[in-house]
Amino acid sequence: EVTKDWNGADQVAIRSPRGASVRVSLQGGQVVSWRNDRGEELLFTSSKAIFKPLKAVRGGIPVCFPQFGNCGTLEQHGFARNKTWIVDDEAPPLSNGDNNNKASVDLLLKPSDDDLKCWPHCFELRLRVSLSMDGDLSLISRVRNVNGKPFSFSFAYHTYLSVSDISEVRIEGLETLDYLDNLSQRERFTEQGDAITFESEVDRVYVGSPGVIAVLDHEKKRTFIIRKEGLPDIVVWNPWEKKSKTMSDFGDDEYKQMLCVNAAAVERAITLKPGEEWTGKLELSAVPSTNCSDH
Ligand code: TA6
Repeated sequence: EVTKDWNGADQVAIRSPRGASVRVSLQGGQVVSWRNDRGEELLFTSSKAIFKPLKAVRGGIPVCFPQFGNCGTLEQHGFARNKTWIVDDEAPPLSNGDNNNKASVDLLLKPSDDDLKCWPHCFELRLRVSLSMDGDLSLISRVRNVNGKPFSFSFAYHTYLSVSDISEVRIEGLETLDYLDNLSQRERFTEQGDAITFESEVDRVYVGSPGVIAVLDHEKKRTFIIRKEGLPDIVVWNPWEKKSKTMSDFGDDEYKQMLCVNAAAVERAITLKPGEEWTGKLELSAVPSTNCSDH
């Protein structure tokens, strides 16, 4: 059902028969809540989030398009997350029937005249947010070059996972990968560790990552499974204490309860010729962790 959010923008809620739910705001096309069938909130939103028009809320899943990060001419993470989207009732069907018995909503962002001034490309960005019977959340973005000259973009689903204690969280699936370290001018390193654990600020782009990543929250005995297609990179970010204190819309200690694991296309920009379309899929599951031995 459609409700109004903090500044009057529409928020669409999707529910699964077993009680799971997702809420997505037309402000930024941003998923702002994902709850399991026990009503537990699985995404982090800062208690100091600033709810004002055309500013992404600190949490949920902001859509970073057409630029990830601040290496470009646009504002940090591009303009899509700061724009008002519309519900798209005439969304063309997904090619491979990717909508089997899922509750979903289709959103659309097209450039305004202002947008075309700062990014002169005729694009359509369609986002389908779906909830499966099992409560899995999927986001499918399709970027189409309507009829302009070729353009390139980078993209990320900036996913704020809610965790119980960051020092008890580890990521599996990124071992041995190269990463670009945002904390040292995107210098390239190779991940040596087995699972990735957290003791300080981390801001890395793991490149060429596999299709499945696991984020294990030991205390909550919960594992997030991240599946992706068309998004070769994974951005891992936790601001830790010092950086947290510099963010006005983020509590000083909130770094302990969140971890960003963003399915992304960052290292290599995506280029579309006129008429071409790109699809980026993210599927999130939250499953009880098998009682892995405490080692
Ligand atoms: O996801 C990593 C990152 O690029 C960090 O460098 C940090 O800036 C974060 O995104 C949040 O960016 P934002 O513009 O939402 O404050």
